[in-house]
Amino acid sequence: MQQWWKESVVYQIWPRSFADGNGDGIGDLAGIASRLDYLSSLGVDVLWLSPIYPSPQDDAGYDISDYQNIDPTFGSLEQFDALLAAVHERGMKLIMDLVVNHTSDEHPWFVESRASKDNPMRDWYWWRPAREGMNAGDPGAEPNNWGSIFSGPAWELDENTGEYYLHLFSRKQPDLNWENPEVRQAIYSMMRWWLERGVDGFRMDVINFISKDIKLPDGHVHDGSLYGDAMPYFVDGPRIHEFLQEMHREVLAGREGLITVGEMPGVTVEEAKLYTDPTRREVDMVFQFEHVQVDHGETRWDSRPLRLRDLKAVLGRWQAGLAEVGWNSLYWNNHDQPRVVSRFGDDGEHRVRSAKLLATVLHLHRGTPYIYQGEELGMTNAPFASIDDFRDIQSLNHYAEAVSTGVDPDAVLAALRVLSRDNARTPMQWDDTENAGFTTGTPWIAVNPNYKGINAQAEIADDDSVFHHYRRLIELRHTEPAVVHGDFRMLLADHDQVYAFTRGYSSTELLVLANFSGEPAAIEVPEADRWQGTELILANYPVDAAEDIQHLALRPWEARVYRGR
Ligand code: TEU
Ligand code: CA
Repeated sequence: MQQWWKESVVYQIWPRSFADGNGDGIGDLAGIASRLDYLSSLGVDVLWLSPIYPSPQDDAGYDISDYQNIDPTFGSLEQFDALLAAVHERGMKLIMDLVVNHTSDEHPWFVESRASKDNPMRDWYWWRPAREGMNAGDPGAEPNNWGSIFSGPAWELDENTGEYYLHLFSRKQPDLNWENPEVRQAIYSMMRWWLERGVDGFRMDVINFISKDIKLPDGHVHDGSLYGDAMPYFVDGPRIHEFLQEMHREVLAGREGLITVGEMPGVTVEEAKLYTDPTRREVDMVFQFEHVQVDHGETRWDSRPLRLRDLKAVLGRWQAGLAEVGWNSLYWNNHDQPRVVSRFGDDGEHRVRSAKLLATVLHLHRGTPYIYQGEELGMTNAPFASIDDFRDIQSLNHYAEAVSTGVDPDAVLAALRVLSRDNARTPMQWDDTENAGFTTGTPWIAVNPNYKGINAQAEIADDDSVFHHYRRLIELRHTEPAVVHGDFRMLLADHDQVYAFTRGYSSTELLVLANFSGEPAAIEVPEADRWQGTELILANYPVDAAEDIQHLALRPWEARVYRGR
């Protein structure tokens, strides 16, 4: 079985904020095309494009109104074909974002579905009458108590027919009913259409949400929550494996060279094994969330300081769980997460070192690494001053709901500054000219003012930059089989400051040591005599080769990779 994607690094482009080709302030395909040489100099293998389809942009394109076209804001199908060819010419691949848990409410399928109760497409979505004994529109008359992931109830009343439709995300993102075989066939045929156009696979948005418990029962209301917890009724639901196997048969089987990744909030290690066991023919890898929740408190909006031991425990458990069967994605960032150097590193004095450390630790794990645009520059969270600076629907809805229930607006803002998805969505910082070289117009969201110092042009020119460190890590994955195939052994699991592990493959062994703090960290290197005098293949400080590594004092945010046999 061909598993080229184990040796690959994926780069995620969030088109709206990557590069603007026509000066309207919004990134587009022309902009991406103009930056392909940059991506190929970084050395990445696969580009993943967040949605570029026609969309009302209620959720920045994750609300799709036409699956088989390009939104004019981003370009045209002709431009897309040219871009795909240019990606392939450079030896890279390109995968599309597949968003099929829901459509836009402006998608023709939903327009039909809502037209009348007896419309042939009525059953393509989840329609339900008001709760037994209540009148549609009364407070609490929703069919069940589920809350939307973007605040408010998960049900919207459609006045036209007096029934409610389910939307796990915004009210402009009605959930598709995968129980209906016509829905599934329509999706498979759309997927084949993209593959026949030449795309190399799919990143599948919340794909483990598509099979719901058809009884749609009320969820448990946790303390302090306004709605019931619906996760148990749609995460890894009853028919999910059947649906993914069917999709594989109908769309993917018999085609060579593809990559599929299932974005799966709430997935467990045990389920992930089933999703990614190659003999089961579902998806190539999962994209799980546990390690980006270790600093969450009761809710996703309440953040607490990282405890390194928790992070090691989570990532270590995933490494062990998928050691024999299955495959994971490795990521710190995407378009939904705050910037990792601000989150788990130090975006002040130690920005460059901590960004390199985070990259080193992640890329030396077993799995396929993902780089989110700007991460390779060590881009940071943004200094949002007021709620008017935010654009993301999840952040804006949360602000409105929290403030309306009496929470202090400044406290809500403080939480948004730390965890809002808009931190990831400020424009890519290309150079030190106006608007960071992202656009000649007015950017749709403000550029981070730190672009004068943090930008691609400056980092390309500096051999010691975060950019070149990422480039070296990608090269290492391409040349060192232990990075791809090596087994993973966690060391010093209880250490509060140091993340340490080995990767062993055939006669090679790699040792990774990383001090996740701004203080020196003293460690006893396990089996130090085996490592003394071995080759230091990557570091973020100069190291004296004669240093005694048995009793090591790692400097602030120091990371080292040794290669022994
Ligand atoms: O995200 C899945 C998801 O559950 C997110 O809501 C994520 O958990 C959250 O943003 C973190 O608080 C995917 C997409 O990546 C996201 O951009 C979309 O908004 C969402 O699905 C709906 O399509
Ligand atoms: Ca544009």
